[in-house]
Formats: sequence, C-alpha cells, structure tokens
Amino acid sequence: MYTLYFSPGACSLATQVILRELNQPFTLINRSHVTDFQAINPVGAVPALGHDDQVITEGAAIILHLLQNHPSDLLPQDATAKQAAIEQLLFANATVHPAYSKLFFLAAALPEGEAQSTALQAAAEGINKLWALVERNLQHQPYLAGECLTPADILLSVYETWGQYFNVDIQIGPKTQALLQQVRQRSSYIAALAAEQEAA
Ligand SMILES: N[C@@H](CCC(=O)N[C@@H](CS)C(=O)NCC(=O)O)C(=O)O
Repeated sequence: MYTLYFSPGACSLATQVILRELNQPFTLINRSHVTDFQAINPVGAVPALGHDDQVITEGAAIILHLLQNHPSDLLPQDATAKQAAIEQLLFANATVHPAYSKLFFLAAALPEGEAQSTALQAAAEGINKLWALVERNLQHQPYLAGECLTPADILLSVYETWGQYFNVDIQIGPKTQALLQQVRQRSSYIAALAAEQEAA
C-alpha cells in the first residue's frame, strides 16, 4: 500500500495518474496538511511516496520504482522501447519540468514589471524550444516514446497546465495538443483530479 504526498496541480498529479494506471491502491495526503513535511522529504518537494517503511522521493525515481514493481504497458519489455520510455521520462522530469520551474522562480523572485515580463518571456522561449522538439517527435509516432503511452506523456500533460499561471506566449504544436488532450481524457487523469479536490 502506498501513500502519496501531493500538492494540488503539482507534478505529484502525474504520479497519482500513474498509480491509477497501474491499479495500485494508495492514500493521498495533501502536503499542506502535514505539520512537518520536511521530516518526510527534507527537500520539501512533492511528490513523495510512502511504501511500507520507506519514503521515496524524486519524481522519476518514484515512477521507476512503481514501473519496476508493477509490470505494465507503461514500461515496454523490448529493450529499445524501454530505453526510449526511460529517456523520455527523464526528458520530461529533468528537462521540461525545470524549464517550467523557471517561470515560478522568476515570478516569485522579481517584482512585477518590465524586467519580470522580459525574464518570463525568455524562460517561455526556452520552454517553446522543448515543445517544438516534442512536436517534431510526434510527427512519426503517436506517443513521446513510440507506439505506446508511457509516463512521459502523463508528465507533460500535467506540466503544460502550468503555463496558464503566467502572462507568456507558450506555443504548442497541434499533434502535441492532441496528445495532451487525449491523456487528460483518460479515466485515470479525471479520477486523479477529482481525488485532489477531495483531499484539498
Ligand atoms: N526534482 C524533484 C522536483 C519536484 C518539484 O519541483 N516539485 C514541486 C511541485 S511541482 C515542489 O514541490 N516544489 C517545492 C515547493 O512547492 O515548495 C522531483 O522530480 O520530484
């Protein structure tokens, strides 16, 4: 049995969707309801996943732990396809997520005004380069890692929602938009959003 620590709309939403895709029962705990969350994750970030007596942190490590413990189509068996799924997982977690994190950092660190707007748009242009790579990737395959849905598609579907909080021009190609919409229509994603609201 798992315990997932989350914050509404954060990257922990993707972890919850993956738990649901894997049909794993879990308890959902809002980070803001925990008195000393740093005792759970010293970094202070979500997701954190309790499993038996262990707490696992770092989104990609949590996802790999789940995929290894619960074999499914989310992690292909074929070596080449598996490598692509892991590469895309890390592209999402270690490249796209930090690119979006810059927006949150700049909005908090700089006073509102021209300097903030310029910096935010520069960060958005970095994000646009990544979405352009995703769109190019999707010209010849339906999902980020190939023929099947993998965690990277779910992670990007959550990250993309963060753009709405900033007055920046984020450009997403049509194939990417269609994929993100398709992921958000999955019952796992819809149920995860509802569960976050209930636990808010
Ligand atoms: N490298 C970490 C980053 C996680 C992260 O940045 N989580 C954000 C939410 S999406 C967070 O909790 N940030 C700290 C905070 O909001 O206080 C991971 O992949 O798990």
